[in-house]
Amino acid sequence: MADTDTAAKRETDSIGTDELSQKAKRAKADNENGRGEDAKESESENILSGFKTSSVLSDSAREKIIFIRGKLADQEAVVVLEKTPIREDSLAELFSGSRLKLEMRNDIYSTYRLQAPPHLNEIKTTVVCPATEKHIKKYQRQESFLVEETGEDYQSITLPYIQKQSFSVQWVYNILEKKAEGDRIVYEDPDPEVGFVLLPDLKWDQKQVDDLYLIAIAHQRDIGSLRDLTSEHLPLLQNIFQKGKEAILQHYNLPASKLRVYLHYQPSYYHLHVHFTKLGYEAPGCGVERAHLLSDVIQNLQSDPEYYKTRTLYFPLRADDGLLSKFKEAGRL
Ligand code: M7G
Repeated sequence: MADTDTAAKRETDSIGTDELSQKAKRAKADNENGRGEDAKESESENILSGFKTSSVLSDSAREKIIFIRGKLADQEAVVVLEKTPIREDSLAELFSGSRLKLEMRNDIYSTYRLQAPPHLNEIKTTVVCPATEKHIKKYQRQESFLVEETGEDYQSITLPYIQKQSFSVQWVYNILEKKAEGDRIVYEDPDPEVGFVLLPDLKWDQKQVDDLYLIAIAHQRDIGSLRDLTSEHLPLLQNIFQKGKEAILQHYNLPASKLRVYLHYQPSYYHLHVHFTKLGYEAPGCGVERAHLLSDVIQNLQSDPEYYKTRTLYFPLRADDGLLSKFKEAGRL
């Protein structure tokens, strides 16, 4: 779930916006010429015209995001609608090309409703279809509880549960095998041991670097989470850290000192991946109860090769998460 303060805490750093704005301009030109990727998008059929809303799973007026459960051609679906930040490079067009309706005027104060041109008023839309019960739970607003997991708890409670219950990682394999999102890859090291693919996260629309969010997905397929990491994975982790930072500097002109690089524990998807987000952007799940800085992970493994096998780890679980019930049944909560 998105953090509540996200929008308020977005920094107004414009590093890298030039390149992004160039990209946006190119996309716009392609659109106008009726070709290119965005043109393809604009021609795509509106699959949501038949979407039937069942319920609002959660929403946030501050973050301007809503998670909706519904049916799409008789299949369960989750649709996420999110208003995107206003881009600095669109201001001139926003001011000159919009209609303005006065709401009230008082002394030196006045408020208006500004009707922007449609292409400056887009809503980022994510569709999960068919959505499983687990997806619906993931997006439903719920109370969370902090769980304390020892190395033994992991073996006896968590591991058996995640082996049966976790989300499919088919989308990850599609990326690694270039069956999906191939045109979005920012950087790849193809080495089977230490290699990875770096690409924009599903949550990032790439329109501005203020909310930059990329993920690095390891080519190795047998590392599920932090718990599987030992010192033998240090070359892989160091490679992701180093080359990921370099690629982001090159592509987005954002230095390492502006990045928050971390792993989630628990993740939603048990295939090693690293989150790269812009410092100052409160990405969902970047809080201390879930995010582990990659630099700390590397140092911990350097001082103790078995650190993540033996340490007690803490993480939040939602009220109706099956794993929480398992911890309760084992008397660990
Ligand atoms: P996580 O820590 O396993 O789970 O991170 P979380 O979603 O609870 O944070 C997985 C990351 O992969 C998240 O940041 C997702 O937004 C992102 N992600 C998920 N899917 C299904 C996709 C996808 O299909 N493509 C891309 N590019 N990113 C995805």
